[in-house]
Amino acid sequence: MSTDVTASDGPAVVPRVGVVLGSDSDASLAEALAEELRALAIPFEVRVLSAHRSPGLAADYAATAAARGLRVLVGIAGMANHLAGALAAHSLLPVLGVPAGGGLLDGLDALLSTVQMPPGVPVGTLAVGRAGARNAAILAARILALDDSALAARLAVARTRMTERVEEADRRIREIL
Ligand code: RP5
Repeated sequence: MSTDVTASDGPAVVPRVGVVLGSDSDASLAEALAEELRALAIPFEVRVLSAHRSPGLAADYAATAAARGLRVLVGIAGMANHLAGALAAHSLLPVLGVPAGGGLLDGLDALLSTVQMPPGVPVGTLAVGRAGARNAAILAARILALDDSALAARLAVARTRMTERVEEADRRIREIL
């Protein structure tokens, strides 16, 4: 799977976030992440490249990512999740890792194998599952916003809207109970 959401609508847009799945069975997490990136108008691409099943392709992808204009990589995988670590081993870009749930340990296996990187090769590890996928998008946006003031403004609007939704929920619950 390869997706560049904005390229089809006009002139070629360089993806800034590279999302890599260990399997197409992780696609629902990529969709959650993509929803956040689209809301923030961040161009991205999604690939399926396994650290175990296609290690050479995953390594090549990471090694060439910066030269192709990518600024942040996200590895999403379940079970023994070495994907984000493998991307980090082959790139100097910031790498975020999202452990997928499911399986015997329901994501605890993926969480530990994502987060427990040896010193020198960091992976910014998010929560297991959809919450982690959404936060990976927002954290990637915050990294990109360091030198993109328009994106920083969009993030500020999103934060205000989130707060307003909580305030509205607070009003409603106090009316009901
Ligand atoms: C991991 O193993 C994948 O990221 C996926 O979460 C899990 C199972 O993969 P499939 O057998 O569904 O392809 O490598």
